[in-house]
Amino acid sequence: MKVVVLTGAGISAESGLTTFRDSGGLWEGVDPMQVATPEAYAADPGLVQRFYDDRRAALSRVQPNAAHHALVRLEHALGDDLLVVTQNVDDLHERAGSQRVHHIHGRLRSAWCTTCDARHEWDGPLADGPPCPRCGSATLRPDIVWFGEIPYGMDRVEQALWECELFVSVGTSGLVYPAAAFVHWARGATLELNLEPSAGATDFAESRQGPATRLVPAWVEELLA
Ligand code: BV8
Repeated sequence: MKVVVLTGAGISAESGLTTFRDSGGLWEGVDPMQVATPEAYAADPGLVQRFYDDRRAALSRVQPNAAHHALVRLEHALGDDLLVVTQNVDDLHERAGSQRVHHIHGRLRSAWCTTCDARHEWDGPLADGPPCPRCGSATLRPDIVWFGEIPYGMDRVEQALWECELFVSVGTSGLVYPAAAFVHWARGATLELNLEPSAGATDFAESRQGPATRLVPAWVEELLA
């Protein structure tokens, strides 16, 4: 059975990473939605770099939770028939052991050189303008898809949604497109697992409310029974 699981900030909440909208929506008094844009980066690159430097540094202080580990169990059972599509820029799916993860909004631990277009695995800060390992230019930006930019690999996602028998959305408010539209692109059955009904809850055949660390393991056990 082909399954696509979309995850959002809610799956990482119980690991201690604040979500976009539940954290009182502010980072150092700034609305993240105002920082995650190319315009903000052009206007104040230092502010935007520090926003991502802080979040990249926070990764080393958090661990995957039971929801991430349940999706690894599911991947062991389904293999290539499972694709995890995540809006999250953290690395918790990978650190739990998931192999097939597609980051449509990019990754905190990747730096993108706007001079030579190279991408590099990156753990440290970028605000101090380190040289690109390939071309030496001090033009590394976060490899993150900002509002107004094109999400990564949408053709692969569309194909997977069209082919899947089951689409499950975990921990997302359903406010950001095109991810919020995936439920409409999915050919098969649809299920939402979220702390509270998302903006698109009524578009799902079934919507369950509760914390991801309870709902996701229970759903995986049910599917594999
Ligand atoms: C694009 C990287 C064209 C940054 C992010 C007007 C109308 C409609 C659309 C638009 C519009 N104006 C502009 C647009 C398009 C725009 C958009 O959707 N804007 C919205 C705000 C209206 N989208 C874009 O610009 C995208 N690009 O459209 O290009 C295109 C389209 C199709 C094909 C080709 C080209 C680019 C969007 C990407 C922006 N970058 N992330 C960063 O991370 O810093 S999005 C950002 O929001 C995060 O990635 C986050 O993942 C994402 C969505 O948020 P959620 O993950 O849902 O998190 P949130 O906090 O909102 O919700 C958490 C949920 O978890 C809640 O429901 C909560 O109840 C639940 N929860 C909490 N705790 C738990 C839990 N659930 C379970 N257990 C728990 N314990």
